[in-house]
Amino acid sequence: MAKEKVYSICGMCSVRCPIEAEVENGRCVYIQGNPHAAGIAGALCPRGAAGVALTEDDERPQHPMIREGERGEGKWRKVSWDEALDYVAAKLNKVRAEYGDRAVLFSDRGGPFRDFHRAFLRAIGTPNYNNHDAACARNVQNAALSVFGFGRKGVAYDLKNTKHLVVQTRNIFEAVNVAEVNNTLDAVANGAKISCIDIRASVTAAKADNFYMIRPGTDYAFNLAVIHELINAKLYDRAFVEKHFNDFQVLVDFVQPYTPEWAEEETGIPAERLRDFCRQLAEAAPAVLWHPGWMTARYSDSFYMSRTAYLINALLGSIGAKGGLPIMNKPGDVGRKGLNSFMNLFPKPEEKRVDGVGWMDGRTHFDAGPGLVNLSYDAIETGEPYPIKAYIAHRHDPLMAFPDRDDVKRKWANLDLLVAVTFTWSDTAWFADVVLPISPYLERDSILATKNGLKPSFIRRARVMEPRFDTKAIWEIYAMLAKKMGIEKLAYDKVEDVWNFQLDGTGVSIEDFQATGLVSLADEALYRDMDGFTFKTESGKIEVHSPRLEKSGLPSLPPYQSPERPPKGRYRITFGRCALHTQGHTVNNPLLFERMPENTLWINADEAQKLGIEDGEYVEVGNNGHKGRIKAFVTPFIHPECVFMIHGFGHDLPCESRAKGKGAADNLLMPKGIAKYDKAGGAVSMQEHFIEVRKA
Ligand SMILES: Nc1nc2c(c(=O)[nH]1)N[C@H]1C(S)=C(S)[C@@H](COP(=O)(O)OP(=O)(O)OC[C@H]3O[C@@H](n4cnc5c(=O)[nH]c(N)nc54)[C@H](O)[C@@H]3O)O[C@H]1N2
Ligand SMILES: Nc1nc2c(c(=O)[nH]1)N[C@H]1C(S)=C(S)[C@@H](COP(=O)(O)OP(=O)(O)OC[C@H]3O[C@@H](n4cnc5c(=O)[nH]c(N)nc54)[C@H](O)[C@@H]3O)O[C@H]1N2
Ligand code: SF4
Ligand SMILES: [Mo]
Repeated sequence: MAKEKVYSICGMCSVRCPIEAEVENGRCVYIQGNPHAAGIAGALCPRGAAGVALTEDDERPQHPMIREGERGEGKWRKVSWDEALDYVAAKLNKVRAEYGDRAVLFSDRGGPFRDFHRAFLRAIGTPNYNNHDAACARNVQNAALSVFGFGRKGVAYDLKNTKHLVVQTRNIFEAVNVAEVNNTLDAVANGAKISCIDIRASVTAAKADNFYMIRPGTDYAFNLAVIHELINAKLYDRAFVEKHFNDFQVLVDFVQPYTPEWAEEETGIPAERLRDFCRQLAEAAPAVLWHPGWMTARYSDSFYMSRTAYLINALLGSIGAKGGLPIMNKPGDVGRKGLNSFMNLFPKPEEKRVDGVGWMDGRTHFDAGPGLVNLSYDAIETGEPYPIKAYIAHRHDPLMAFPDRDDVKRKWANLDLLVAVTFTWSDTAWFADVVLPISPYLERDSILATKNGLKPSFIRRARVMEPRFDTKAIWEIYAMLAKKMGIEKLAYDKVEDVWNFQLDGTGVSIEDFQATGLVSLADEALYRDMDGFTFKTESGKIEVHSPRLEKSGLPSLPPYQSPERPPKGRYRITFGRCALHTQGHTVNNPLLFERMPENTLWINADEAQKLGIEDGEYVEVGNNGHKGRIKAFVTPFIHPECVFMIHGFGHDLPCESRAKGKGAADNLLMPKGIAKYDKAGGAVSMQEHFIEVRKA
């Protein structure tokens, strides 16, 4: 049989790059990036290339399961989809009857494919939809809201046209988004500079023109000094500031004490280097892109690092600018109708959110849409402000994504129902009452999605091959559940009907995806005219003083507080990503495991010498009773106050023969860490922990 090409979307991480898959005899034999997609040009990252291994792996849930023994004991009964969904529907209905619709909690991985299952939640009447973001980018999201009135995706990152990219807590060449990597490389080929602010020499740092190895947790100090220098040396864009700032003088006054010399003491970065850096930025402005950060669930002031990063971009005039952070376009902005939403078929629940987001004192400034699931877990534990009795963790592994697994399990003890909807085993799936297995992305269709951007488009994930096991597509699972619960509006049988509903009136048809897998909604990239532009804040301008924050009793810019130095014999825990794995769920992937079976502990060479630790030997890491065994990577290129490890290792599930027992889990070394969160940004502060390192 001839090879057939199918355009679809990668699902190996949440970036979701467009792909072209080759199918032969019903099996996917090759995957590459979709050559028609801007910025992709046929490229994929290693995880995307290992997608076939996920599908071919037998060590994933192959059919629905209901728990037999205690939670986490690993005794399962194989059941049919009918039985599994009858069980879930009955339990959900019982919880709703006894405690109200609002007693159902849901969390997912965020992203563009949520509309159908969010509609399901509306249909059952719970306001408690959440995404995973309290363990990822919530601080950035809420920082954007406080400065612009719109969220972090209200601006695009125009990497391709930038003249100076600043990455702070952002490893753009290893924490991969393929289009971003390609666009950055294009910019570099055109002469752009990269400046990297990191606690260690990542691959990005190694490729940067300027590398600033910063003392962990002092980025806010660095940014305050940059603002001081930009203002005092008159390096900022006066015309932009005059037009778009509501209260520039507040910023001028606030930063006066924070000189480059002051920052040098805190950050370890020489004042002269900081001054020179500011001059370089001013030369490239407004085509400067100071990345506000992505995984910033790190410190109790990470929110203010992102907030000041946005303000620096604004000072340089790069908000709205080509090569900076231009305003994001949705279909409507380019004169097109967006996809129809299933959510709009149902009224927004009137009940208040259980996490208090949007209404409780001190929580009104948070983005209410996806809430803060970490705070909902408190409600499961205490029953306040009202009880939560059922929890669906959908494409979300909170037991690995949040600190201290045992603490989170304890918080969940009052649940009458815990459902995991997943395609791999995970700590959460193993602990659940019911496992509903999703078909891996090559085996499933998804609802259509919109990709906003300078040139917005509609994208489609199409099934590349038939499921090998008794697994289902996500829309299918919720459509079947809807049918069982009498929700007729979502009781679909065919994906084409789902797509046709979404496309109705948009001028786009299913056939339009055939040629390239995507439908672009504009011919040219649209850069909005900033002259008459109104921001979504109360003043319509960029706000230094944020009424939104102050209403919650929070400072718009708090005086800088120096982070604690590590106690003797301990190191601050830091973590991040590597190019070969996604979070915790690819370690057991046969191909990726072969390439990288375990993580290592980066430790500063002088510190290692003090501890008698040699490069490559196993060491013990520990905190508060938890221990891990991990190989040391001894290097001068990490700050001496911290150690670093790649997140997602240290699995202990018996069903993962490869990953089990390999490397150490950073999340277990953060005792009761879920309680430490950024009151302004909402994200958990995972690097506010100090761990012991010993020779094993
Ligand atoms: N200690 C510590 N904690 C962290 C981090 C850290 O570095 N250190 N990183 C944080 C970050 S940035 C994030 S985003 C979260 C991530 O943590 P989560 O939000 O939990 O996300 P994932 O681990 O990507 O996926 C969770 C589960 O969803 C399942 N899944 C189902 N369908 C799909 C699909 O189509 N695609 C993918 N990719 N998965 C699917 C996977 O099998 C996996 O078990 O963890 C955060 N927690
Ligand atoms: N290959 C791969 N790519 C991914 C993912 C993946 O799992 N694998 N996950 C995706 C997801 S969900 C996310 S959120 C993004 C995350 O993208 P990033 O946020 O860029 O990724 P990280 O590796 O978590 O962190 C970036 C850098 O922050 C540094 N860092 C740690 N502490 C500090 C500090 O105090 N100050 C400064 N200045 N730097 C510090 C780390 O050393 C690391 O190099 O990546 C996405 N892309
Ligand atoms: S970055 Fe890699 S793993 Fe993530 S969607 Fe793109 S190709 Fe797939
Ligand atoms: Mo993330």
